[in-house]
Amino acid sequence: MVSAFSFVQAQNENYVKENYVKTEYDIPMRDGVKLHTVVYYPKDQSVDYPILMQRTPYNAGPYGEGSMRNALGPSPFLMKDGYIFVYQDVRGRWMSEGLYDNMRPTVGNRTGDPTEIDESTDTYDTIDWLLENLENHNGKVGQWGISYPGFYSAAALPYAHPNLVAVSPQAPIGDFYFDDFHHNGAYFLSYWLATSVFGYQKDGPTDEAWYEMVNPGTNDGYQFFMDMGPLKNADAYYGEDNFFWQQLKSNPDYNEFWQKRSIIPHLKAVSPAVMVVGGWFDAEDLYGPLTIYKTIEKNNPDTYNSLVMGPWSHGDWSRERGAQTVSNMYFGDSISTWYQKEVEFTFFNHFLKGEGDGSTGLPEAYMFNTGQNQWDKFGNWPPKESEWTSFYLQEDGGLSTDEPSGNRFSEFESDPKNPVPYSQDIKLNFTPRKYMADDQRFAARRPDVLTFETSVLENDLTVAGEIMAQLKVATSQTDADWIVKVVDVFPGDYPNHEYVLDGVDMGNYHLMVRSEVIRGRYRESFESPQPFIPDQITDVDFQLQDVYHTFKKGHKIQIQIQSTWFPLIDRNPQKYVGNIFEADEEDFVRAIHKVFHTETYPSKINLMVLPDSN
Ligand code: PG9
Repeated sequence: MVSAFSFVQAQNENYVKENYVKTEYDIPMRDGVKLHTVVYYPKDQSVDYPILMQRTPYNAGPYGEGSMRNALGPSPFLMKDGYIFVYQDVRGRWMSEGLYDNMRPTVGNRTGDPTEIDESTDTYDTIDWLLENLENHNGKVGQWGISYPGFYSAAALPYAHPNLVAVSPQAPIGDFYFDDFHHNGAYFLSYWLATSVFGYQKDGPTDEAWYEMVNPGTNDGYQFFMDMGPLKNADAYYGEDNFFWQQLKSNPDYNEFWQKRSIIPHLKAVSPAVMVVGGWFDAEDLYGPLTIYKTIEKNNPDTYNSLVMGPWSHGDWSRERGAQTVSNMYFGDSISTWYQKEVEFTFFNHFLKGEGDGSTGLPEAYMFNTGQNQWDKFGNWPPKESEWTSFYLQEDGGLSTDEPSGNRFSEFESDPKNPVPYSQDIKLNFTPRKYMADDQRFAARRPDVLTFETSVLENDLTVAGEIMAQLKVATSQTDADWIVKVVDVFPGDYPNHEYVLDGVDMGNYHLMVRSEVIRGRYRESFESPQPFIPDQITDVDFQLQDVYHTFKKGHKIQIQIQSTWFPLIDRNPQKYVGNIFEADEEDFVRAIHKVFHTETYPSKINLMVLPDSN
């Protein structure tokens, strides 16, 4: 029985074979290093085509005669419309020469020295060479990519080549200290395999040897990481020669090592048109797309810069999935195909083929409301109409816009030997792509998770924009992580209508709308960690990533607060140590954590609420 997926892939591969020819080149960069580049030309040479390029660490292959990529570009629509598609192994990966550098730093102030290279210069040199050596092109170049290739798209923007006219960074990594491997200083242990995959130059261990090395023979991620104990024991799996693991261990703070790898500070004087794409439930790169879009908007008000955020987990929009689901939540059918055809195809064909009546007709921000299951168009993101509204934690476990009048706190014992699971479905060998819309009832019922919730909403309430947590806390020890979740509590008699998957009972479902962690030692600064003073009331303020979600009438808004989230993130010993990657078993201690909700020490979650939904 041919699966639908393999049928589509076979269809695409046949189309590629019948309509494209492949050539491969080793393109010299300004420092002489050659980057392996695979070019797919339409056989119909009667017109000139734009070039649509992807630069990737994940393999520009297949290489060699006769083997064709089974799909070209970001969608079948563009493949069938006819482009010159280019795939390039970035420096140091696969068939390209040179040394690989994870999120290679962008050279800020160029001196023109040919040895000064970065991803921007490699992209510039590649485009120069392609325009000079390829035929049948119309002189216009686009770039796209999802996740890491999304970073390489964004990294092409500083000092961009003048012929690079349209770039779509999709789920782009913006900064490895806030995307993928860390969130606000907590290390994402669940990136178990990924930490390895970038840990070696291309002459590293074979895939088989590497998989054998990191695969401990169990898929129970919670138990495995509990048994492994402190992070330092991961050396036995990652290996001393895994340079990325060594870099992670040696740079626990947001120091110059991470800062110089962020693309965010370099998004100035951006000339290409940009369409940033992301998923509201993207467990890997959510900071990246939102921050890249906002930074370009702030620094380049006259540049065409747009944002698309859909009900997707990492990369869902790149393939037709039929029913678009994340965890138990169902958001509609063929949302990816709609986006590919109506949005992405329009963007690229406008800027690269001159189609459209002088404009793309697309909005500044095309945003999917995850509570209403509908797309809405905005002229700004966050919307100018949204109003910051503080929801205060109340003494009785309530949550309201009234300032607290009590004089108490809520407390819980946080035990690193019994950490709160991040989901009820924890496997080892995959990045947690679905947890972000999981039901959070299991957590709400644990004694080491605090919950605060509004009364039943009498009207719809739409949150559109950023979220800021401002907590007043104390701990009996000297370090702590703080996790805040924003949860949509469904009514107990919620009907299983079209918005949910068949067979899933959604009554009283606690949908996680947004969640984020901060490693408390970084509350003042991500560069300079500070211990807590035991039992001293302390401010812990941090941003959660944006949302666009309507909490419907009859639902409740719930805030959950906890200090472990395992094994999504590593455990905080809760006794302050210099570097948690080097902590010993005896450093892990239980702690009593307190969250205050008094008139003098109010804790609150600030949401951007659309006024007509109040
Ligand atoms: N941003 C994702 C990732 C980066 C590095 C390691 C593992 C994953 C991605 O490129 O999918």
